Amino acid sequence: TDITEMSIWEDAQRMLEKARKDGVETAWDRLAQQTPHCRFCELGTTCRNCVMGPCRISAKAEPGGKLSRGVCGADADVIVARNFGRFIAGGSAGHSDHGRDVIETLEAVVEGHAANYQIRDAAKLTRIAAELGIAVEGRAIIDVAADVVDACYSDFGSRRKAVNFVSRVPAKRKEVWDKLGITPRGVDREIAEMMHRTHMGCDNDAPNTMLHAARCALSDGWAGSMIATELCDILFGTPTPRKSTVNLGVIKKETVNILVHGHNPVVSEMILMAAREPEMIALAKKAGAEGITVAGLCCTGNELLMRQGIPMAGNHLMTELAIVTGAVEAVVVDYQCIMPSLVQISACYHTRFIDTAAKARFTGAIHMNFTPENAREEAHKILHMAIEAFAERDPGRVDIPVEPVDIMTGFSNEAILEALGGSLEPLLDAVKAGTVRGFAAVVGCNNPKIKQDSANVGIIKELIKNDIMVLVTGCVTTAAGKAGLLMPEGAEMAGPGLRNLCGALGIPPVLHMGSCVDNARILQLCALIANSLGVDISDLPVVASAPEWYSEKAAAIGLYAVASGVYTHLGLPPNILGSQVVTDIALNGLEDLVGASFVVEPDPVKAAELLNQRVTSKRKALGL
Ligand code: BF8
Ligand code: SF4
Repeated sequence: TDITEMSIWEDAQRMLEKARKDGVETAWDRLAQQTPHCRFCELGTTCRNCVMGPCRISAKAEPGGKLSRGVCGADADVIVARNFGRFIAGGSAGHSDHGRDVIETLEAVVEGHAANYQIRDAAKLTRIAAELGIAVEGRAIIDVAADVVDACYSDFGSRRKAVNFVSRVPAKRKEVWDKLGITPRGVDREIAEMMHRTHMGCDNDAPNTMLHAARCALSDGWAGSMIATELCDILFGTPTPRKSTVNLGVIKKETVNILVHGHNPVVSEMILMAAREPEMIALAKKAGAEGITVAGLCCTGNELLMRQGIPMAGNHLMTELAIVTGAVEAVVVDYQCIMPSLVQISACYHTRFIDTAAKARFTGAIHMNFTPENAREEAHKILHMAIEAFAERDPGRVDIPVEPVDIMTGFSNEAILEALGGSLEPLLDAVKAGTVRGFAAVVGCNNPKIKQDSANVGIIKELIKNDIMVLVTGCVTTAAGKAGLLMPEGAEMAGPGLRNLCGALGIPPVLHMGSCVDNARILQLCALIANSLGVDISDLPVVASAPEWYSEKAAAIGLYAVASGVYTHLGLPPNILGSQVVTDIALNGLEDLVGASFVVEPDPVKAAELLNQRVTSKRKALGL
């Protein structure tokens, strides 16, 4: 493939050329080898859930005809729904198990054996505790934290009532969920139930499986992810607006470069803390470097960008290419979205590839078993390794292709409220006046099937032109940043209303709200707005889009957004098209059930237009 068709970015294109020269294989190369994909799998009509199979349903099969049912008798609808259900369960498990790891870290702090972590935002802890119905008056903060830990743990497991943060959900939305029986209970319960339902001979009614998929996703959005976000703010500080930089240019020729990759800031925060210690910097200088750069990849990068302002090296499809610069001493990973190919690519250079989680090990990696107890020690060891690697760097193989671009980050809901003077009113007034016509959350990944970031950036530009304020998380953040959309000056690309508002507030037209678990911030913001207007989330001029998504987690996010009432665009479909019933539920049926649905559209301009129309119709229905 022509390199200019693979990514819209100069840094990516330059590194793709270098990768070819250096003999490094990338995701794009492997995609070409895998294409065409298995048609049955693409349509979702393969089943491997038991060993009477594996079975596959022919797309051409007549009902009741040859290859229309698996050995057990399951038809295409049942098989597609089951596969989709497990896909959603996988995504919900990823976010939520990450959330559980954060609870464990707070618990270790409470119990006094994680001296290197602390409660950095005690005010938020108190606020959350009060929200959870925990007594706070006159109590020691550590005792309050202990109760918050217990309350959060109780959101996992076999509970029969709703997860805690359903308290945030607008009353009308709760009614919708109760009526359908999809109010989320325990996170683990919903995930386990999905595994149970999709065992041979259980839930053999596609619409029923789809409803549980929604419930499972809701337990992620309103519990697993929400807990991850809120507790990370308590442990590491609630983000406030700050400046940083983005693209491969943040990797510096002169410094020891450490990339943190994965999702859980419990690891990356420690790496950063160690890298900022004077003794470490002195050590790096002794090795001939000017200092130490810790830069982010993917979501753990977003976490540190939001709270600490570290520079962002890149998103999903930049992870391999970052190493190809030849200037990365160490890649430190925790879990999720880490291509196993990074081990081989690291080995082509002097790069140390270090995994840190017992549950996410990579063959060929250096393994460090990070725990809340030993985190600082392990971080120091990693710093030593990186500094040592600096001596092995081959300057002849270093190519850092571009200069970094400036970005603004740190727009937590708390920060947004503060910027508005403590109340949502000014923002709601702007919406009522039509200055801001609505909001769009543009989130998710890269996928080598789509020219990297072409859709992510394309959709955002169209939306802001139409005075729709955009909120970004996850890998879309880097895309927006590189395009200059995360700076107040980016408002020049916006329509007149949004441009004026951004000018008045000194904010960008696209607000960075964090990592993928931080989509929970957007859920909460939607709930706050809906509650203050006394309407349902589905009544708001709010839409969502995952233009270049690839993961189970992104599908879970999409589904909890829809089930929460947000019309959601996907740039490519999940593997469900082999079932008319399932496809029809996703694109239409959900609208009647939960007041929102998915829409699939590969073309960014057309997609933005569909989202824009939705905003218009919601405004009209509200009398705006
Ligand atoms: O959780 S946006 S590629 S890094 S899945 Fe992964 Fe997608 Fe990036 Fe973060 Ni989210
Ligand atoms: Fe085949 Fe049914 Fe077994 Fe699936 S569960 S592999 S469709 S027999």
